[in-house]
Amino acid sequence: MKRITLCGLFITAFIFAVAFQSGAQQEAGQAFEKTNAMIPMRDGVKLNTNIFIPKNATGPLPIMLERTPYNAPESARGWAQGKYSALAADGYIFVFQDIRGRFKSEGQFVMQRAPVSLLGEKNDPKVVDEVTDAYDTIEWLIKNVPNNNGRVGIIGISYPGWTAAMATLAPHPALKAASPQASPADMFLGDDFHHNGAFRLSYGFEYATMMETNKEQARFEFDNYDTYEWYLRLGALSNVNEKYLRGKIPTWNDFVNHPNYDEFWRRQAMAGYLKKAQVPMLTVAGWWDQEDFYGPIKIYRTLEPHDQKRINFFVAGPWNHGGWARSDGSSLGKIKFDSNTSQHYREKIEAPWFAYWLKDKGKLEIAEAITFQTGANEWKKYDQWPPRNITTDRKLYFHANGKLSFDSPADAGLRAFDSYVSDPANPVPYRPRPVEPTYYPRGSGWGAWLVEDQRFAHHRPDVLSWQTDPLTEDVTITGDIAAHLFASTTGTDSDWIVKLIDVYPEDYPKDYKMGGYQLMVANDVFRGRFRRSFEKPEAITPNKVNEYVIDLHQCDHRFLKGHKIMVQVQSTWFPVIDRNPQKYVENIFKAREEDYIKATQRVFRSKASPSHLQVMVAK
Ligand code: PG9
Repeated sequence: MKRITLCGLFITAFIFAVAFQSGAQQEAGQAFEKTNAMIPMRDGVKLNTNIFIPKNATGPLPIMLERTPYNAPESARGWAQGKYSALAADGYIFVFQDIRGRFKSEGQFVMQRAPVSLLGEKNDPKVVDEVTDAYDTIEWLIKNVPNNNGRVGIIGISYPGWTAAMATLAPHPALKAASPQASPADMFLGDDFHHNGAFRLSYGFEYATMMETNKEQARFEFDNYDTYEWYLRLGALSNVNEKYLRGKIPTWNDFVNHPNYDEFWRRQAMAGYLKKAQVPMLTVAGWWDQEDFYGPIKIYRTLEPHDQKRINFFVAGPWNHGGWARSDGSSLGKIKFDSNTSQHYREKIEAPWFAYWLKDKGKLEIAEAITFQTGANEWKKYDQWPPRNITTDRKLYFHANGKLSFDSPADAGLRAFDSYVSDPANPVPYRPRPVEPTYYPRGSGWGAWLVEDQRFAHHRPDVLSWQTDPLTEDVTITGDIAAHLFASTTGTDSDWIVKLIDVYPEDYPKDYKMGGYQLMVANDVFRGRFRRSFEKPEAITPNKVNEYVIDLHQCDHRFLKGHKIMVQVQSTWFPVIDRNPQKYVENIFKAREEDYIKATQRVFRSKASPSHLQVMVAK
């Protein structure tokens, strides 16, 4: 544990502060009267709460609550000029609270604490979770904060987005609107810690140590700048506890003890508790969210069939994790969006939406789903999401010689496949090296890795690619994307990573340095052992062709005329995903060095085994 040192500032708060520092901040800070309260919860634990009341308020105001594990801000510097500037201009009492066990709050922190109060033990004052803590906080706030109008909104990004969503599961009657933004919904199937059962090694390790070394933020001290090398040297995952954590990080131990989708993961996954929206919901996602993209889609989609009252809203824009709050949103990495998309979201979507529910201000002129269509770089409004009424389901098939097309394959031959050797000793980096630590204070490529030019991987012998001819007209993919991969391996377990890519023309006059750029617009990994069940993994029969259906989630992207559509397939994505040993072992966290073996992979493109991407194409 010596290797972990204190990191004084919570990373996100730090980024907000840096991004929005200006002289005007002083004024923003002075516009609020700050008070602090230790608010008692039903079990007697007190939660540290900072309350900011606008000094110029002329009448009662609604309360905007954020519940965070990342240190409730002590001043309005940062958020009042930054992520909440449009809301602050409208007038709210802002309340920030440290959740249980974090920073100045009492009690015990539990990572993604399961909502036990919903499991039938409601009236026991000792049964506490983020649902009850939100309820008790709101009860206290409306009774004790002067000049509030009796209405509360809850908001937050990522972990605080998850606490916002949790508050809606058994909401206090004063909770009138909630915006869970980039909230995880299931840590085994699609968010921070695993994707389709494949373990997110670098994120899982670095986040767990950051959160559970002490009550504040800690940072693991790597002795390599390039963590690709560090994780490779680490070897088998059993070395993590043996050499570094020594069983002291509860979340790491949970990873080790729950390698499958068991009761532990199901009990904490919020998706299982979502039914009908009980308060108006504005769920927000970033197309290139490197942490929680599955969650927002899952939340919106699970609530939608029960939404007779039409209070379930969805927004997706061209952002990384929380990007709509941290920048003007005019670009991400090298990709430009031709307008300030974050500012648009904050001023034209978020602020009017809350003002309608909490202040009776204006009419609700916001569409059910608003997305920023990348490629076209235009905002779109839809009355359903995904918009089935304006799209057709189509299949993009893999063909010989690296071709991709909407025509189905005619080849009936047994040799209609492409092949590569996947070697766990030489895994494909998920982004160009050096891979700096995830939350590296001196700057990290983590935040923009999903928009990196995929040419760094394109010509590796263990990455396969298929691409269309240059498009003769625009092709817009809007909505769900699923890969159907017909594949075999000589191993007994295997990962399959599929990436949907927009290839820019070689001659790109709009920005000549972007010629030939390979921009990933959808992707994910699937761990082969889970092809039949996430609960009960099974070995793969060597050399048998299996169909893997891989959810690549969604996009709203226009592939412009002259661009090409590309698909890449590979079996390692390191170190964001741990290496699959490629030999079936019961628990990969306990695999031994010798279990990691090379495997020959085949991806089929024949009439009988037609690998393809299922996409929704705008009519
Ligand atoms: N992605 C972070 C997280 C959320 C919830 C659980 C674990 C990690 C975050 O940015 O808050």
